[in-house]
Amino acid sequence: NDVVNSDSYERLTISERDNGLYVVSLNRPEKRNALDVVTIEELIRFFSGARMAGVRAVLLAGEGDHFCAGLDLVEHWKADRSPDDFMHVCLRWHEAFNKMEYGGVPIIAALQGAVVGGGLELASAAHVRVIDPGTYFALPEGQRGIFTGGGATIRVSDMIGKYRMIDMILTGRVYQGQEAVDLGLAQYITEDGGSFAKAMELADKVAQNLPLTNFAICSAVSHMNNMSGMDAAYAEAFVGGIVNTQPAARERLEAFANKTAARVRPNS
Ligand code: 1HE
Repeated sequence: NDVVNSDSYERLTISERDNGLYVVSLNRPEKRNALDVVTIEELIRFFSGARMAGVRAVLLAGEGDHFCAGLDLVEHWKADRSPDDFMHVCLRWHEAFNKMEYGGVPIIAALQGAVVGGGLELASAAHVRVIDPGTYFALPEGQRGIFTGGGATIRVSDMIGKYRMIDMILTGRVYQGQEAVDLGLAQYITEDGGSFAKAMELADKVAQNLPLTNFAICSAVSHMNNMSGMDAAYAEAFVGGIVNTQPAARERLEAFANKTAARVRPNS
């Protein structure tokens, strides 16, 4: 399938592991993986077609020392865009990141170095974020004389709360390390710079879930968060009705009933 053919991309490197697990890497480390028009279009293409191409989980990464420096400021400066041109740029970013968040394919992001501006917007469209002690988050837009346009007002506010997001963009505040995890910018921190390995371990685990279950987790939760409580409860019952009776789940339920399935235990 062409969607997963790395040669058909310029800014993404795509490689398959076992189990339908794919590594998707931003491959322009010399520009700190800044997001230009081509990268955004390629993210849309990949994440629009991933599920139908048999992708069960994605490890999202950035090559080099930094995950992503956000909007390609040089391209933006050179293009000297009109307001409606940039509005359409933003709409393409939203298309890409909404495909990620709502597409039903689990995305685990391995984050190192700078995760800033649009890089944080990209990371926040993943479902799980893993960082190193040196990973840092910021929204430098305020200092650059611009504003966000790739969903930070929505997803970063969601992760850390409206006023922390406002502080980040207003003052350029940087969060890193355990504090970033405590605030909700990431769910995992590794001790030794092993974010890629940890993300791989998680993605591998996630790829073993049933695809329909992952679809519900990585699509329905986000949709339901946009609904009223009553509508969300109704939608949850509907999705639960389909997912919780899927034939593929019977084997796993039977294994539990027969006491051959693993039990949930505390961490050792
Ligand atoms: C870039 C970009 C970029 C690096 N666009 N080219 N984002 C920012 O404001 C972050 C801007 N970047 C930085 O602060 C730093 O580059 C980093 C902290 C990420 C990395 O620092 P460092 O010292 O490793 O690299 P560098 O020397 O600054 O950059 C290396 C090269 O990458 C250099 O290009 P070169 O041709 O001179 O070698 C830089 O120009 C290039 N580069 N970052 C373009 N962002 C939809 S709205 C979204 C709003 C935003 O995302 S605003 C952007 C916020």
